[in-house]
Amino acid sequence: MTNTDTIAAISTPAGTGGIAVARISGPAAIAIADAIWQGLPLSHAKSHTAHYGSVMDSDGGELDQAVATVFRAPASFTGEDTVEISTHGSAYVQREILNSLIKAGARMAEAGEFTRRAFANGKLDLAQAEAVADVIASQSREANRIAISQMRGQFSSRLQQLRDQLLQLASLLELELDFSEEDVEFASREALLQIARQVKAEVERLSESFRTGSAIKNGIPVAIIGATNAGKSSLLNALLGDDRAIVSDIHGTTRDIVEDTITIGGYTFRLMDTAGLRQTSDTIENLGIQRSVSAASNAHIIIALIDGSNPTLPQTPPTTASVIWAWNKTDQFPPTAASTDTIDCAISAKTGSGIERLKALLADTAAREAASHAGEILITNARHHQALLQSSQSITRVIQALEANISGDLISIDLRLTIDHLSSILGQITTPEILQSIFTRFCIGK
Ligand SMILES: Nc1nc2c(ncn2[C@@H]2O[C@H](COP(=O)(O)OP(=O)(O)O)[C@@H](O)[C@H]2O)c(=O)[nH]1
Ligand SMILES: [Mg+2]
Repeated sequence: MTNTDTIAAISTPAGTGGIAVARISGPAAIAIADAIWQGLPLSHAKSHTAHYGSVMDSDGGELDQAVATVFRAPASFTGEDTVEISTHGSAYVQREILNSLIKAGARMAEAGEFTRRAFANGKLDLAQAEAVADVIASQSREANRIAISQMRGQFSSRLQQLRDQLLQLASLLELELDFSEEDVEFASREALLQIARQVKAEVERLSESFRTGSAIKNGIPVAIIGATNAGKSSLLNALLGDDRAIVSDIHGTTRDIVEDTITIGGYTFRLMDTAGLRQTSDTIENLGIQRSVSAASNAHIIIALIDGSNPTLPQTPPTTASVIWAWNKTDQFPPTAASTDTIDCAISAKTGSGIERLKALLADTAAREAASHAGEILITNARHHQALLQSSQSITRVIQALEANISGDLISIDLRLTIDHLSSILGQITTPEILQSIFTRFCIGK
Protein backbone atom coordinates (compact mmCIF):
# COMPACT_ATOMS: atom_id res chain seq x y z
CA MET A 1 0.00 0.00 0.00
CA THR A 2 1.62 3.26 -1.08
CA ASN A 3 0.13 6.69 -0.64
CA THR A 4 0.34 9.00 -3.61
CA ASP A 5 -0.80 12.11 -1.79
CA THR A 6 1.19 14.20 0.64
CA ILE A 7 -0.33 15.16 3.98
CA ALA A 8 0.34 18.06 6.33
CA ALA A 9 -0.71 19.02 9.84
CA ILE A 10 0.39 20.99 12.86
CA SER A 11 1.71 18.35 15.27
CA THR A 12 2.00 20.53 18.36
CA PRO A 13 -1.13 21.28 20.46
CA ALA A 14 -3.53 24.00 19.35
CA GLY A 15 -2.98 27.47 20.80
CA THR A 16 -0.01 29.72 21.36
CA GLY A 17 3.32 28.18 22.35
CA GLY A 18 7.04 28.83 22.18
CA ILE A 19 7.42 26.67 19.11
CA ALA A 20 4.96 24.96 16.74
CA VAL A 21 5.81 22.09 14.43
CA ALA A 22 4.24 21.55 11.01
CA ARG A 23 4.71 18.06 9.64
CA ILE A 24 4.56 17.06 5.98
CA SER A 25 4.74 13.45 4.79
CA GLY A 26 4.39 11.79 1.39
CA PRO A 27 6.12 11.54 -1.97
CA ALA A 28 6.00 15.31 -2.57
CA ALA A 29 6.82 16.34 1.01
CA ILE A 30 10.20 17.85 0.19
CA ALA A 31 9.00 19.61 -2.99
CA ILE A 32 5.98 21.06 -1.16
CA ALA A 33 8.14 22.25 1.74
CA ASP A 34 10.54 23.84 -0.76
CA ALA A 35 7.62 25.72 -2.34
CA ILE A 36 7.11 27.69 0.90
CA TRP A 37 10.79 27.73 1.97
CA GLN A 38 13.49 30.36 1.59
CA GLY A 39 17.02 29.19 2.37
CA LEU A 40 19.07 26.21 1.23
CA PRO A 41 16.71 24.20 -1.02
CA LEU A 42 15.53 21.23 1.02
CA SER A 43 15.66 19.06 -2.10
CA HIS A 44 19.47 19.31 -1.72
CA ALA A 45 19.36 18.40 1.95
CA LYS A 46 20.53 15.04 3.21
CA SER A 47 18.25 12.89 5.35
CA HIS A 48 18.20 13.70 9.07
CA THR A 49 19.55 17.21 8.71
CA ALA A 50 18.11 20.46 10.08
CA HIS A 51 18.16 23.77 8.17
CA TYR A 52 17.58 27.36 9.14
CA GLY A 53 15.53 29.56 6.81
CA SER A 54 12.19 31.31 6.37
CA VAL A 55 8.69 30.12 5.60
CA MET A 56 6.36 32.04 3.28
CA ASP A 57 2.69 32.78 3.82
CA SER A 58 0.10 31.87 1.21
CA ASP A 59 0.69 35.22 -0.56
CA GLY A 60 4.46 34.59 -0.80
CA GLY A 61 5.48 37.09 1.91
CA GLU A 62 7.84 36.11 4.75
CA LEU A 63 5.79 34.53 7.52
CA ASP A 64 8.40 33.49 10.08
CA GLN A 65 11.94 32.30 10.61
CA ALA A 66 12.04 28.55 10.95
CA VAL A 67 14.04 25.34 11.16
CA ALA A 68 13.23 22.55 8.72
CA THR A 69 14.28 18.95 9.42
CA VAL A 70 14.37 16.55 6.48
CA PHE A 71 13.82 12.80 6.77
CA ARG A 72 14.07 10.82 3.56
CA ALA A 73 12.14 7.59 2.88
CA PRO A 74 12.29 4.97 4.19
CA ALA A 75 14.20 6.19 7.27
CA SER A 76 11.39 8.28 8.75
CA PHE A 77 8.57 7.67 11.22
CA THR A 78 6.03 7.19 8.40
CA GLY A 79 8.48 5.48 6.04
CA GLU A 80 7.85 8.30 3.53
CA ASP A 81 9.75 11.51 2.78
CA THR A 82 8.96 13.80 5.70
CA VAL A 83 9.74 17.41 6.57
CA GLU A 84 9.15 18.92 10.00
CA ILE A 85 9.15 22.71 10.13
CA SER A 86 9.50 24.38 13.53
CA THR A 87 8.23 27.95 13.65
CA HIS A 88 7.38 30.31 16.46
CA GLY A 89 4.18 29.09 18.08
CA SER A 90 1.76 31.85 17.18
CA ALA A 91 -1.76 30.71 16.37
CA TYR A 92 -1.64 32.91 13.25
CA VAL A 93 1.67 31.42 12.01
CA GLN A 94 0.31 27.90 12.55
CA ARG A 95 -2.84 28.60 10.54
CA GLU A 96 -1.00 30.36 7.78
CA ILE A 97 1.81 27.81 7.30
CA LEU A 98 -0.84 25.13 6.91
CA ASN A 99 -2.62 27.29 4.31
CA SER A 100 0.65 27.73 2.42
CA LEU A 101 1.38 24.02 2.46
CA ILE A 102 -2.10 23.20 1.20
CA LYS A 103 -1.80 25.82 -1.53
CA ALA A 104 1.50 24.15 -2.50
CA GLY A 105 -0.25 20.79 -2.93
CA ALA A 106 -0.47 19.07 0.45
CA ARG A 107 -3.68 17.70 1.85
CA MET A 108 -4.78 18.22 5.47
CA ALA A 109 -3.91 15.06 7.45
CA GLU A 110 -6.65 13.11 9.17
CA ALA A 111 -6.42 12.12 12.85
CA GLY A 112 -3.68 9.52 13.29
CA GLU A 113 -2.82 9.49 9.60
CA PHE A 114 0.96 9.77 10.07
CA THR A 115 0.92 6.75 12.38
CA ARG A 116 -1.49 4.93 10.08
CA ARG A 117 1.00 5.42 7.24
CA ALA A 118 3.81 4.15 9.48
CA PHE A 119 1.70 1.02 10.04
CA ALA A 120 0.83 0.66 6.35
CA ASN A 121 4.52 0.98 5.43
CA GLY A 122 5.51 -1.71 7.93
CA LYS A 123 7.38 0.65 10.29
CA LEU A 124 5.18 -0.44 13.21
CA ASP A 125 2.71 -3.24 13.81
CA LEU A 126 -0.78 -2.39 15.03
CA ALA A 127 -0.06 -3.01 18.72
CA GLN A 128 2.96 -0.69 18.49
CA ALA A 129 0.90 1.95 16.67
CA GLU A 130 -1.69 1.81 19.46
CA ALA A 131 1.12 2.14 21.99
CA VAL A 132 2.13 5.43 20.33
CA ALA A 133 -1.28 6.79 21.35
CA ASP A 134 -0.75 5.40 24.86
CA VAL A 135 2.64 7.08 25.18
CA ILE A 136 1.01 10.37 24.19
CA ALA A 137 -1.83 9.84 26.67
CA SER A 138 0.30 8.54 29.55
CA GLN A 139 -0.17 10.51 32.77
CA SER A 140 2.18 8.73 35.12
CA ARG A 141 5.60 7.13 35.21
CA GLU A 142 4.23 3.59 35.29
CA ALA A 143 1.69 4.14 32.50
CA ASN A 144 4.49 5.65 30.44
CA ARG A 145 6.79 2.67 31.08
CA ILE A 146 4.22 0.14 29.91
CA ALA A 147 3.41 2.19 26.80
CA ILE A 148 7.08 2.63 25.87
CA SER A 149 7.79 -1.07 26.23
CA GLN A 150 4.81 -1.87 23.98
CA MET A 151 5.89 0.76 21.46
CA ARG A 152 9.33 -0.79 21.38
CA GLY A 153 7.65 -4.09 20.52
CA GLN A 154 8.09 -6.19 23.66
CA PHE A 155 4.47 -7.38 23.59
CA SER A 156 4.59 -7.80 19.80
CA SER A 157 7.60 -10.09 19.87
CA ARG A 158 5.97 -12.19 22.59
CA LEU A 159 2.93 -12.56 20.33
CA GLN A 160 5.17 -13.44 17.39
CA GLN A 161 6.72 -16.23 19.46
CA LEU A 162 3.29 -17.57 20.33
CA ARG A 163 2.28 -17.44 16.67
CA ASP A 164 5.43 -19.28 15.66
CA GLN A 165 4.71 -22.02 18.17
CA LEU A 166 1.17 -22.36 16.82
CA LEU A 167 2.40 -22.44 13.22
CA GLN A 168 4.80 -25.21 14.17
CA LEU A 169 1.88 -27.08 15.73
CA ALA A 170 -0.17 -26.57 12.56
CA SER A 171 2.54 -27.94 10.30
CA LEU A 172 3.05 -30.99 12.51
CA LEU A 173 -0.68 -31.68 12.34
CA GLU A 174 -0.61 -31.31 8.57
CA LEU A 175 2.25 -33.80 8.26
CA GLU A 176 0.18 -36.21 10.29
CA LEU A 177 -2.70 -35.71 7.84
CA ASP A 178 -0.59 -36.11 4.70
CA PHE A 179 0.80 -39.40 5.82
CA SER A 180 -2.15 -40.69 7.81
CA GLU A 181 -2.69 -43.68 5.49
CA GLU A 182 0.87 -44.82 5.89
CA ASP A 183 0.45 -45.14 9.60
CA VAL A 184 3.64 -43.36 10.53
CA GLU A 185 3.70 -41.12 13.54
CA PHE A 186 5.68 -37.88 13.08
CA ALA A 187 5.09 -36.19 16.37
CA SER A 188 3.38 -37.75 19.30
CA ARG A 189 0.11 -36.17 20.31
CA GLU A 190 1.71 -35.69 23.71
CA ALA A 191 4.35 -33.40 22.15
CA LEU A 192 1.63 -31.41 20.36
CA LEU A 193 -0.33 -31.13 23.58
CA GLN A 194 2.69 -29.78 25.35
CA ILE A 195 3.07 -26.92 22.86
CA ALA A 196 -0.66 -26.15 22.97
CA ARG A 197 -0.70 -26.07 26.77
CA GLN A 198 2.31 -23.75 26.86
CA VAL A 199 0.62 -21.35 24.46
CA LYS A 200 -2.62 -21.45 26.44
CA ALA A 201 -0.84 -20.71 29.71
CA GLU A 202 0.95 -17.72 28.22
CA VAL A 203 -2.15 -16.39 26.45
CA GLU A 204 -4.08 -16.59 29.72
CA ARG A 205 -1.31 -14.95 31.69
CA LEU A 206 -1.26 -12.06 29.22
CA SER A 207 -5.03 -11.79 29.30
CA GLU A 208 -5.09 -11.75 33.12
CA SER A 209 -2.50 -8.96 33.18
CA PHE A 210 -5.19 -6.67 31.75
CA ARG A 211 -6.71 -6.05 35.20
CA THR A 212 -3.49 -4.49 36.47
CA GLY A 213 -2.36 -3.08 33.11
CA SER A 214 -5.56 -1.17 32.44
CA ALA A 215 -5.64 0.09 36.04
CA ILE A 216 -2.12 1.47 35.68
CA LYS A 217 -3.01 3.06 32.34
CA ASN A 218 -6.40 4.53 33.29
CA GLY A 219 -5.92 5.05 37.03
CA ILE A 220 -6.08 2.46 39.79
CA PRO A 221 -9.65 2.48 41.14
CA VAL A 222 -9.76 3.45 44.83
CA ALA A 223 -13.12 3.52 46.65
CA ILE A 224 -13.46 5.50 49.87
CA ILE A 225 -16.14 3.78 51.93
CA GLY A 226 -17.51 4.21 55.43
CA ALA A 227 -20.51 5.33 57.46
CA THR A 228 -22.28 8.60 56.68
CA ASN A 229 -20.39 11.57 58.14
CA ALA A 230 -17.17 9.56 58.55
CA GLY A 231 -15.53 12.29 56.46
CA LYS A 232 -15.24 10.49 53.10
CA SER A 233 -15.96 13.60 51.04
CA SER A 234 -13.61 15.63 53.23
CA LEU A 235 -10.92 12.99 52.64
CA LEU A 236 -11.42 13.08 48.85
CA ASN A 237 -10.97 16.85 48.97
CA ALA A 238 -7.91 16.57 51.23
CA LEU A 239 -6.26 14.02 48.92
CA LEU A 240 -6.99 16.12 45.84
CA GLY A 241 -6.12 19.39 47.58
CA ASP A 242 -9.34 20.76 46.12
CA ASP A 243 -12.97 21.35 47.13
CA ARG A 244 -14.25 18.66 44.81
CA ALA A 245 -17.06 17.04 46.83
CA ILE A 246 -19.71 18.63 49.03
CA VAL A 247 -18.94 18.29 52.73
CA SER A 248 -21.67 18.72 55.33
CA ASP A 249 -22.74 17.39 58.70
CA ILE A 250 -26.05 16.30 57.20
CA HIS A 251 -26.03 12.50 56.95
CA GLY A 252 -26.49 11.17 53.42
CA THR A 253 -25.16 14.26 51.59
CA THR A 254 -23.12 12.35 49.00
CA ARG A 255 -25.36 10.32 46.73
CA ASP A 256 -23.67 9.92 43.40
CA ILE A 257 -20.08 8.80 43.11
CA VAL A 258 -17.69 11.73 42.90
CA GLU A 259 -14.55 10.74 41.06
CA ASP A 260 -11.23 12.39 40.28
CA THR A 261 -7.66 11.34 39.59
CA ILE A 262 -4.46 11.96 41.48
CA THR A 263 -0.90 10.83 40.75
CA ILE A 264 1.26 9.62 43.64
CA GLY A 265 4.63 7.90 43.41
CA GLY A 266 4.42 7.24 39.66
CA TYR A 267 0.89 5.79 39.76
CA THR A 268 -2.38 7.42 38.78
CA PHE A 269 -5.32 6.68 41.08
CA ARG A 270 -9.01 7.07 40.34
CA LEU A 271 -10.41 8.18 43.68
CA MET A 272 -14.10 7.54 44.22
CA ASP A 273 -16.02 9.20 47.01
CA THR A 274 -19.15 7.18 47.67
CA ALA A 275 -22.46 7.50 49.48
CA GLY A 276 -22.17 6.51 53.14
CA LEU A 277 -23.38 3.04 53.93
CA ARG A 278 -26.48 3.11 56.16
CA GLN A 279 -30.07 1.90 56.30
CA THR A 280 -32.31 4.52 54.73
CA SER A 281 -35.72 4.72 53.11
CA ASP A 282 -34.61 7.50 50.77
CA THR A 283 -34.89 6.05 47.25
CA ILE A 284 -32.20 8.23 45.69
CA GLU A 285 -29.79 7.68 48.57
CA ASN A 286 -30.36 3.91 48.26
CA LEU A 287 -29.43 4.07 44.57
CA GLY A 288 -26.26 5.91 45.65
CA ILE A 289 -25.52 3.22 48.24
CA GLN A 290 -25.89 0.52 45.57
CA ARG A 291 -23.37 2.42 43.46
CA SER A 292 -21.01 2.62 46.43
CA VAL A 293 -21.15 -1.14 46.88
CA SER A 294 -20.52 -1.76 43.20
CA ALA A 295 -17.67 0.80 43.06
CA ALA A 296 -16.11 -0.84 46.08
CA SER A 297 -16.36 -4.30 44.57
CA ASN A 298 -14.62 -3.13 41.36
CA ALA A 299 -11.97 -1.16 43.22
CA HIS A 300 -8.40 -2.42 43.48
CA ILE A 301 -7.93 -0.48 46.71
CA ILE A 302 -10.52 0.39 49.36
CA ILE A 303 -9.97 3.10 51.93
CA ALA A 304 -12.24 2.01 54.78
CA LEU A 305 -12.80 5.15 56.78
CA ILE A 306 -13.64 5.00 60.48
CA ASP A 307 -15.42 7.98 62.04
CA GLY A 308 -13.33 8.83 65.12
CA SER A 309 -16.36 10.49 66.74
CA ASN A 310 -18.42 7.32 66.36
CA PRO A 311 -16.02 4.48 65.66
CA THR A 312 -17.60 1.49 63.98
CA LEU A 313 -15.81 -0.63 61.39
CA PRO A 314 -17.28 -0.17 57.92
CA GLN A 315 -18.49 -3.35 56.26
CA THR A 316 -16.24 -3.94 53.26
CA PRO A 317 -18.06 -5.76 50.46
CA PRO A 318 -16.65 -9.06 49.22
CA THR A 319 -13.75 -8.04 47.01
CA THR A 320 -10.20 -8.88 46.07
CA ALA A 321 -9.19 -5.27 46.77
CA SER A 322 -6.49 -4.31 49.24
CA VAL A 323 -8.09 -2.52 52.19
CA ILE A 324 -6.48 0.44 53.94
CA TRP A 325 -8.12 1.11 57.32
CA ALA A 326 -8.01 4.80 58.15
CA TRP A 327 -9.18 6.46 61.37
CA ASN A 328 -10.51 9.97 60.71
CA LYS A 329 -11.06 13.10 62.87
CA THR A 330 -7.90 12.44 64.86
CA ASP A 331 -7.74 16.22 65.53
CA GLN A 332 -10.65 15.83 67.98
CA PHE A 333 -10.83 12.07 68.51
CA PRO A 334 -7.47 10.28 68.65
CA PRO A 335 -7.62 6.54 67.94
CA THR A 336 -8.70 4.44 70.91
CA ALA A 337 -6.18 1.96 72.29
CA ALA A 338 -8.38 -0.92 71.11
CA SER A 339 -8.39 0.31 67.52
CA THR A 340 -4.64 0.74 66.98
CA ASP A 341 -4.22 -2.89 65.87
CA THR A 342 -6.92 -2.57 63.23
CA ILE A 343 -6.01 0.72 61.63
CA ASP A 344 -3.29 1.42 59.08
CA CYS A 345 -3.22 5.16 59.61
CA ALA A 346 -4.83 7.92 61.64
CA ILE A 347 -5.76 11.06 59.74
CA SER A 348 -7.61 14.30 59.97
CA ALA A 349 -9.29 15.15 56.71
CA LYS A 350 -9.96 18.56 58.26
CA THR A 351 -6.39 19.56 59.25
CA GLY A 352 -4.57 17.39 56.72
CA SER A 353 -2.62 15.51 59.36
CA GLY A 354 -1.75 11.94 58.27
CA ILE A 355 -2.73 12.58 54.63
CA GLU A 356 0.87 12.22 53.40
CA ARG A 357 1.14 8.90 55.22
CA LEU A 358 -2.11 7.73 53.58
CA LYS A 359 -0.78 8.77 50.17
CA ALA A 360 2.38 6.76 50.83
CA LEU A 361 0.21 3.75 51.72
CA LEU A 362 -1.69 4.14 48.43
CA ALA A 363 1.56 4.22 46.46
CA ASP A 364 2.91 1.19 48.37
CA THR A 365 -0.25 -0.78 47.69
CA ALA A 366 -0.11 0.04 43.98
CA ALA A 367 3.58 -0.88 43.85
CA ARG A 368 2.76 -4.22 45.50
CA GLU A 369 0.14 -4.99 42.84
CA ALA A 370 2.59 -4.04 40.08
CA ALA A 371 5.38 -6.06 41.74
CA SER A 372 3.22 -9.17 41.56
CA HIS A 373 3.70 -8.85 37.76
CA ALA A 374 7.37 -7.85 37.91
CA GLY A 375 9.23 -8.66 34.71
CA GLU A 376 6.03 -9.68 32.94
CA ILE A 377 4.38 -7.99 30.00
CA LEU A 378 1.23 -6.12 31.04
CA ILE A 379 -1.48 -5.53 28.49
CA THR A 380 -3.51 -2.33 28.71
CA ASN A 381 -5.71 -2.34 25.63
CA ALA A 382 -9.30 -3.67 25.62
CA ARG A 383 -9.00 -4.78 21.99
CA HIS A 384 -5.94 -6.87 22.82
CA HIS A 385 -7.69 -8.29 25.87
CA GLN A 386 -10.68 -9.34 23.79
CA ALA A 387 -8.49 -11.03 21.17
CA LEU A 388 -6.53 -12.87 23.87
CA LEU A 389 -9.75 -14.12 25.48
CA GLN A 390 -10.91 -15.42 22.10
CA SER A 391 -7.61 -17.13 21.37
CA SER A 392 -7.68 -18.69 24.82
CA GLN A 393 -11.10 -20.19 24.01
CA SER A 394 -9.98 -21.63 20.68
CA ILE A 395 -6.68 -23.03 22.01
CA THR A 396 -8.70 -24.67 24.81
CA ARG A 397 -10.76 -26.45 22.13
CA VAL A 398 -7.53 -27.50 20.40
CA ILE A 399 -6.28 -29.04 23.64
CA GLN A 400 -9.57 -30.85 24.26
CA ALA A 401 -9.52 -32.26 20.74
CA LEU A 402 -5.89 -33.38 21.03
CA GLU A 403 -6.70 -35.05 24.34
CA ALA A 404 -9.70 -36.82 22.79
CA ASN A 405 -7.50 -37.96 19.91
CA ILE A 406 -9.76 -36.28 17.36
CA SER A 407 -8.59 -36.21 13.76
CA GLY A 408 -6.13 -33.47 12.82
CA ASP A 409 -8.28 -31.79 10.16
CA LEU A 410 -10.91 -30.94 12.78
CA ILE A 411 -8.28 -29.56 15.11
CA SER A 412 -6.69 -27.34 12.49
CA ILE A 413 -9.80 -25.12 12.27
CA ASP A 414 -9.48 -24.06 15.91
CA LEU A 415 -5.75 -23.81 15.56
CA ARG A 416 -6.20 -21.42 12.62
CA LEU A 417 -8.66 -19.37 14.70
CA THR A 418 -6.18 -19.09 17.56
CA ILE A 419 -3.49 -17.86 15.19
CA ASP A 420 -5.92 -15.40 13.58
CA HIS A 421 -6.93 -13.87 16.92
CA LEU A 422 -3.29 -13.33 17.85
CA SER A 423 -2.54 -11.95 14.38
CA SER A 424 -5.38 -9.45 14.69
CA ILE A 425 -3.58 -7.82 17.64
CA LEU A 426 -0.53 -7.17 15.48
CA GLY A 427 -2.68 -6.08 12.53
CA GLN A 428 -1.53 -8.95 10.32
CA ILE A 429 -5.24 -9.58 9.87
CA THR A 430 -7.42 -6.51 10.01
CA THR A 431 -10.27 -4.63 8.38
CA PRO A 432 -10.52 -0.98 7.30
CA GLU A 433 -13.21 -0.54 10.00
CA ILE A 434 -10.87 -1.69 12.76
CA LEU A 435 -8.09 0.58 11.49
CA GLN A 436 -10.53 3.47 11.23
CA SER A 437 -11.73 3.04 14.82
CA ILE A 438 -8.16 2.82 16.11
CA PHE A 439 -6.64 5.75 14.25
CA THR A 440 -9.51 8.23 14.61
CA ARG A 441 -8.80 8.20 18.36
CA PHE A 442 -5.40 9.74 17.68
CA CYS A 443 -4.88 13.47 17.48
CA ILE A 444 -4.38 15.30 14.21
CA GLY A 445 -0.69 15.58 13.45
CA LYS A 446 0.29 12.21 14.99
N1 LIG B 1 -13.20 17.38 63.48
C1 LIG B 1 -13.22 16.84 62.27
N2 LIG B 1 -14.35 16.85 61.54
C2 LIG B 1 -14.34 16.31 60.32
C3 LIG B 1 -13.18 15.71 59.78
N3 LIG B 1 -13.48 15.23 58.54
C4 LIG B 1 -14.78 15.53 58.32
N4 LIG B 1 -15.31 16.18 59.39
C5 LIG B 1 -16.68 16.67 59.51
O1 LIG B 1 -17.57 15.57 59.45
C6 LIG B 1 -18.78 15.95 58.78
C7 LIG B 1 -19.04 15.01 57.63
O2 LIG B 1 -18.03 15.18 56.64
P1 LIG B 1 -18.20 14.63 55.16
O3 LIG B 1 -16.87 14.74 54.53
O4 LIG B 1 -19.34 15.26 54.48
O5 LIG B 1 -18.53 13.09 55.49
P2 LIG B 1 -19.12 11.96 54.53
O6 LIG B 1 -20.55 11.86 54.79
O7 LIG B 1 -18.39 10.71 54.97
O8 LIG B 1 -18.79 12.32 53.12
C8 LIG B 1 -18.57 17.39 58.31
O9 LIG B 1 -19.19 18.24 59.25
C9 LIG B 1 -17.08 17.56 58.35
O10 LIG B 1 -16.68 18.90 58.56
C10 LIG B 1 -11.98 15.72 60.59
O11 LIG B 1 -10.92 15.23 60.19
N5 LIG B 1 -12.07 16.28 61.80
MG1 LIG C 1 -19.93 12.54 51.53
